[in-house]
Amino acid sequence: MDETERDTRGLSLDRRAFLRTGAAVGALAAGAGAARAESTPDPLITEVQPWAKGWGDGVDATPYGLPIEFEGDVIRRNVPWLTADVISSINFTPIHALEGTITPAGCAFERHHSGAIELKKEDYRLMINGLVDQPLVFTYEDLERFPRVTRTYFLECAANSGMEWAGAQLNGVQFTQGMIHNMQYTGVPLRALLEEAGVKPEGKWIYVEGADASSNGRSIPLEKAMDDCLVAFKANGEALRKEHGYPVRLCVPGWEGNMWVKWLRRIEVTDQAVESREETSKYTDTLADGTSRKWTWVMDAKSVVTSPSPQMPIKHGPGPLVITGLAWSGRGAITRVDVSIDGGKTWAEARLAEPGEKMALTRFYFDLDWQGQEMFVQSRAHDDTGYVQPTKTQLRAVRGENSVYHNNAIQTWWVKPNGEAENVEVS
Ligand SMILES: Nc1nc2c(c(=O)[nH]1)N[C@H]1C(S)=C(S)[C@@H](COP(=O)(O)O)O[C@H]1N2
Ligand SMILES: [Mo]
Repeated sequence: MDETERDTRGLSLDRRAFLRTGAAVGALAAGAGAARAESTPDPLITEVQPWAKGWGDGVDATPYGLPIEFEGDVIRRNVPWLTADVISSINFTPIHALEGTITPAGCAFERHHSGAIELKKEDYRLMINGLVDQPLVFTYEDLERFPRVTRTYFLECAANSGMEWAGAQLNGVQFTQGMIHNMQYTGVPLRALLEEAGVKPEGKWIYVEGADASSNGRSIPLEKAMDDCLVAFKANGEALRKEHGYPVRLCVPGWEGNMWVKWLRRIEVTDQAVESREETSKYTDTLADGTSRKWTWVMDAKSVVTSPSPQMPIKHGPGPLVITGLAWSGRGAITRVDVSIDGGKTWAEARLAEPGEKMALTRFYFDLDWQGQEMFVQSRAHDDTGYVQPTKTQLRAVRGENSVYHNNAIQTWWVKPNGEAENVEVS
């Protein structure tokens, strides 16, 4: 075998040597596995298995596929005690078990105030009224005739990590950071529709409503509406799912999730924010001195290690370990992520899977030769505005502990020598 040849496991020789080293300190890696195969034959290698003896499913078995049953635990989950019922509630994306950056729609978290409604494309209407030259009503087909764009954005609920303000509480990254999804949206720039109606000079805000009973009315400054908001009708290449606002939702890149109105039905151009009719004030943060932080729409840079984490314990022993996670910023692109395994005393730069994209999730990797010691694993995001993700202590010094929203602090996982991980805080 020459140096470039690969063995049956597809590992390069260099890598195999690396894994053997791991085996020497106790891991059942390739080296140890090979030794075992020599003494006790592995039936998975030596015997013809049942799946190789008959036919598989025909192509008509599953016209629209779901994940294989063995992946059945990679699902959205809710926390029953968080809300009184499942209608006005939240579930969480299983970010611990996902890879890459795109969230599959079927397990992307949902949050609604009066349930996910069923609205047909034929019954869909979008009205633009208020301070415009010409009030307009668009059908779904009308929207399809405007020049469209495709962009990837994250949506994070302002309440993501909200339960963690006072202390480490929920034991799983799905629950502590999982009120987020990241999809590739296709739609019409909101600007094009507003220009079609003609915004009057007095128009400074838009008030946006959904077709559901809650309507989720929100005011958005006209500047943002004209900048990068999207009236989206596709996500990840297919129609929006019912729970994400089928047939049309608003995307407000980088801004808190509650402004991304689903089942979008009306946009009123106004001269000021419509506070009396909306819940703008709901998403404020109460500071230690009792004052409020208001209109904090942009989601600050944040990151988290998704594996290892409480739901993703290390199942192999010491040796090669892939630490991975997600980073994002509502202000721009992620430029760098640091990882610490000693609770923030020392940091090393992680590898970005792809260069950070503006207002979209970025995947990072940190490849470690783990000695089997306990670790306090953290990640820290940097964005292209120069902003660095704060520690919990730094964030509390500014915001106190009465807040619910906008917790973008550094997360710590205590990884024990047996590979299990726990949500903890380090001072
Ligand atoms: N019409 C409507 N839009 C809505 C909501 C709603 O209840 N009704 N919830 C908002 C909130 S608080 C969030 S965080 C996001 C959640 O989007 P998702 O369900 O796609 O995750 O939708 C927002 N848009
Ligand atoms: Mo939200």
